[in-house]
Amino acid sequence: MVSSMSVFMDRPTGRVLVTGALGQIGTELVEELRQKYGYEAVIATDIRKAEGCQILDVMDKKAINTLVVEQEITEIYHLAALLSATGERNPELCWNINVVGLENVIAAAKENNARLFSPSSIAVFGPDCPKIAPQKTPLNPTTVYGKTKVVGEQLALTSGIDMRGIRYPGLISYKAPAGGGTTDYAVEIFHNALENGHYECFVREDTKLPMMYMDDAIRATIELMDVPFDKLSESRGGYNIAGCSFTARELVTSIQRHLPDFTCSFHPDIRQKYADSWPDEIEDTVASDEWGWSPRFDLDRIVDEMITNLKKK
Ligand code: NAD
Ligand code: AKB
Repeated sequence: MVSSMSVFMDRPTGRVLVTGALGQIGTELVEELRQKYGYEAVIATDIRKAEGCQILDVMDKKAINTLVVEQEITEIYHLAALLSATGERNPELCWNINVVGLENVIAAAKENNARLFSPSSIAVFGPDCPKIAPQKTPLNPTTVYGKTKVVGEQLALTSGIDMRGIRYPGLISYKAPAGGGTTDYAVEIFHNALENGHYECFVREDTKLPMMYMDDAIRATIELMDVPFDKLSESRGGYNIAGCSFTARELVTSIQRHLPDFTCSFHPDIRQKYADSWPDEIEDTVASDEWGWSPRFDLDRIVDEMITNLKKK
């Protein structure tokens, strides 16, 4: 029997579970984890069906528990959630999936002494946060989505298990579509630029938000999960990590380096309100000091990678 203290000291050695594995992050994280641990050691699950991924609804507490215990899961990446735009349209569902779903996963992690990664978001910050968000600041989000992420961070410190998280910025990737978030414009714009030469952006051109290329986000996630528990402080529920920050106009200008005829018009919708409630930039010295976080992709490099890879697709 593993003692409760050793849960926090030892590197887990069993199988790895990923929930919400078919989403924007899961698609790439599962690939990376299977490279690291071997195909069979990583169990990808989602509420949707796909090859190499089994069905698991995070609202089904019993099913999660059975899977975690029977498959001897010792590391969980819990990615199943609703994002901000979908969440604000369905606040009750957002609360249930993001908070009750997380509680179900925590219960299963506790049962098998598993280490748990549960993502937070820049959505934990509210309008009272400084434009450059510090690690420690009052968290007063205006969105239900943001509130669910604050609860997630608190649970990391109170649940009695080894649980960690990152306040991901808006993530930019080409392998899977962005799913129902406010920062989706920074992904959609590339597809529209290449397919139509034009994009109608749903935020103002001066909207500046923290963003990150998916490679950086996946590396950060795996690096954080590899750190011994005793090296992490109370920030472990949600570390600030910065990638790069840019306005929607700056993104257009960078894309025009590759596609000079590309045009973009700006028609803000309800998502502008969520974007306006989030900070412009992220201050990430705590993550750098505690586990060596450092980003590799700036705006132009992200754009170069996105255009090159989408053209190959
Ligand atoms: P996504 O929407 O692309 O994927 C979520 C996945 O969860 C989907 O495949 C969906 O089918 C699945 N899902 C939904 N309900 C489920 C349920 N009841 N049971 C099991 N699976 C279910 O989201 P993502 O972008 O991959 O985000 C993953 C996590 O990272 C979320 O917690 C999100 O809040 C966080 N995050 C993402 C970003 C980003 O820019 N992508 C930024 C900050 C935080
Ligand atoms: C969203 O826009 O909802 C996500 C996030 C920043 O959490 N990309």
